[in-house]
Amino acid sequence: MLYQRSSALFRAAQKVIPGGVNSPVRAFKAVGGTPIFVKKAKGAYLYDEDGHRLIDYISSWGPMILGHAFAPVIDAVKARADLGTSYGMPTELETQLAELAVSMLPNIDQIRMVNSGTEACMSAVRLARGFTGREKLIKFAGCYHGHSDAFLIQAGSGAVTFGAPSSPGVTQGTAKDTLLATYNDIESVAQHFEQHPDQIAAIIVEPVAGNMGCILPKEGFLEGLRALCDQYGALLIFDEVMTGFRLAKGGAQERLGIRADIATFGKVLGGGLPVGAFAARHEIMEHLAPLGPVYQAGTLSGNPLAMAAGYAMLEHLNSHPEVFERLDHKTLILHQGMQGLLDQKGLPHQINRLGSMLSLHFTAQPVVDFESAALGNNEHFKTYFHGMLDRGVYLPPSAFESYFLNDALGQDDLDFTLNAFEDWLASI
Ligand code: HOZ
Repeated sequence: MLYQRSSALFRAAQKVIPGGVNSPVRAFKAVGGTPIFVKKAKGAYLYDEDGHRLIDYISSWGPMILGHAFAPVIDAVKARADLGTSYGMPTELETQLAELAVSMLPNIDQIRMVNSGTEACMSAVRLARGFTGREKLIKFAGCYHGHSDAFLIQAGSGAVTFGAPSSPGVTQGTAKDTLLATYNDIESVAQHFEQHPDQIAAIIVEPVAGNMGCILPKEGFLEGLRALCDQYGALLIFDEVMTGFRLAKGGAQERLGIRADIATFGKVLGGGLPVGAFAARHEIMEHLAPLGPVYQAGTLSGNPLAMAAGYAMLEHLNSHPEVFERLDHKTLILHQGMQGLLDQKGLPHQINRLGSMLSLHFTAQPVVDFESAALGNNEHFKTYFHGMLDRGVYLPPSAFESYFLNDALGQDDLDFTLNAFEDWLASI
């Protein structure tokens, strides 16, 4: 396919935006080539500036669960925009969305809206520190919780691609409070608690990891984290920016049946507009300003356009729980189809899937943590990414990301994707 206009737009962007993008993964550094500039999106499709229609498997990294430009969300935003776009004052809509979210989420009494997943995770950790009076945090190699300093220690997602999983600019003082553990290895977590029994405020974890590809928690892993937190008086933070309102109405807490102390959410809650949130029981949330001393604030927090979009989205998910089953089924079809074709071809691979999250790694070994994810053959991944793109399918442009399916995908789109995959496999 030709990408003349995307190339020209990228050249122009690079003059005024570092690397030509406002978020590094978009620069295609992991796969090479020119980033695709999007003109519009509708349903399961992206339409790029060069006139191609692409089947979208990233769904804006999660939030487009119901497909792009979902009519109730668009209508809600349009109607609300006429009433003003930001006030820096409370609105009834914020309470309505909070009530709806709290009713859908297990183990949650209250929720605070922010503007991004980064902000949500950063604030959740501050709250955990304020609540416990402790400073240290456990995170897992390859997990990504946004770009706040404390999380850029062996981070996943774009941080891996750009060779800076531990970013310059993060002070040693900050780094020393972030203790690193291995995903799916409970012993690596227990050791930290043994060494610092009274100092660990929280564990933060993606209950299903989505930033080193998709990695499922092994049986007992999350239960083990829960037990260690209970034993040592630390809080368990589930980063549900990807899993929230996607794996089930109540996110991973509901789907996997594990109780977190604080849960963080992201773009889903704004129907694709910039929203994040963190939520917990009363006793934890009351430490937050203006009730308590842990400070957190923002003019655009609870922004009326974002709240209107989020309400329309959640309302639909809440009243149509069959969406989750349908999404699981579509993802299973994709999984089984790809698996069959890869087996026929004899290409070493692993497909990880839970609900509507999935990833393909070109390695013979099970992918259970960052180390095993990093063993994947990236040359194969690049060829695969571009092979699928040339055939009209847009995949995450890095092996260290998850696919996110959306409910607008039809059987014909899945068939098209599997045909494209078969064609690509035949070409290598
Ligand atoms: N960090 C996001 C994926 N895990 C990508 C954000 C973006 O480029 O939009």
